[in-house]
Amino acid sequence: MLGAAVSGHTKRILVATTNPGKIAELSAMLDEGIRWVGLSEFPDAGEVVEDGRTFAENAAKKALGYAEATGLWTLADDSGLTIDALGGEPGVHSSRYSGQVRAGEDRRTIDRRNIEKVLGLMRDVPAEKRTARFACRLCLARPGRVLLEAEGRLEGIIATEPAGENGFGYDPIFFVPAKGRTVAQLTPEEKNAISHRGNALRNLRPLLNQLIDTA
Ligand code: ITT
Repeated sequence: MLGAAVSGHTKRILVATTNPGKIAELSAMLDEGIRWVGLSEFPDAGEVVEDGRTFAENAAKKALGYAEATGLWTLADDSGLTIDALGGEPGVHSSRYSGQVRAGEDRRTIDRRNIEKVLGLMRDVPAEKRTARFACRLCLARPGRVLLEAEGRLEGIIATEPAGENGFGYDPIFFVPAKGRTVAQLTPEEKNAISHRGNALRNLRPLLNQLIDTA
C-alpha cells in the first residue's frame, strides 16, 4: 500500500497518458491511498510533443510538461518495442510506426497497422533472430523538477502472426517463451505480473512510498 497522506491531505497525482491500454493497466496496479487523476480532468492541458531520442527523455518530458500545465505531481509512461532484427526499431516510434494517425482512426486500427508493418519487415527473419523486448520508463515530476524515475522490461520473440485479443499495441505478436503464449493471450493479471510496465511500477513503488513518507 502506498502512503496515504501528505500534510493531512490525500496526495493527488496525475497519470499523464492518453493511451487507454496504459490507463487500464496502470490503474489496475496503482494502490489506493493516493488520489490518482487522469488527463480527462484537464481538457486544457494541451499535448506534450514527444521528440526525445530515448524512452527516458520522453517520459521526463511528458511528466514535466503535464506537471507544469496542471500544477500537480505527474506520473508519465514512455514505452515501446525494441526489435533486434530491425536495429532497435520501432523504439521511441512504436506508437506511430506505420505513419501519422489518419482522421477518425481509432487506437485498435492504428495498432493493427503497426503490427502489419512489423510483420512485413520481419517476413524473412528466421525464428532465432526474432528477439525483442518491451521497455517502460516511468517518470514522476512536480512542476520544474523530476522526482523519481524507474524502468522495466519484458523479453520475448516476435511471432509470425498475431494471436490473442487482450492488451493493446503489439501484444498480439509479442510471444513470451516462458508462458508459451503471446501477451495478448495472457489475462490482464498475468500480463501485469510480468510486463515491462508492471516491473517499472514495482521498481517505482518503494521509492514513491519513501518520497511520500518524507514529504
Ligand atoms: P501517451 O504518450 O499518451 O502515454 P502513447 O501510446 O503515444 O500514449 P508512447 O509514446 O509511450 O505512448 O508509445 C507507446 C507505444 O508502444 C504504444 O502505443 C504501443 O504501440 C507500444 N507499447 C507500449 N507498451 C505496450 C504494451 O504493454 N503492449 C503492447 N504495446 C505496447
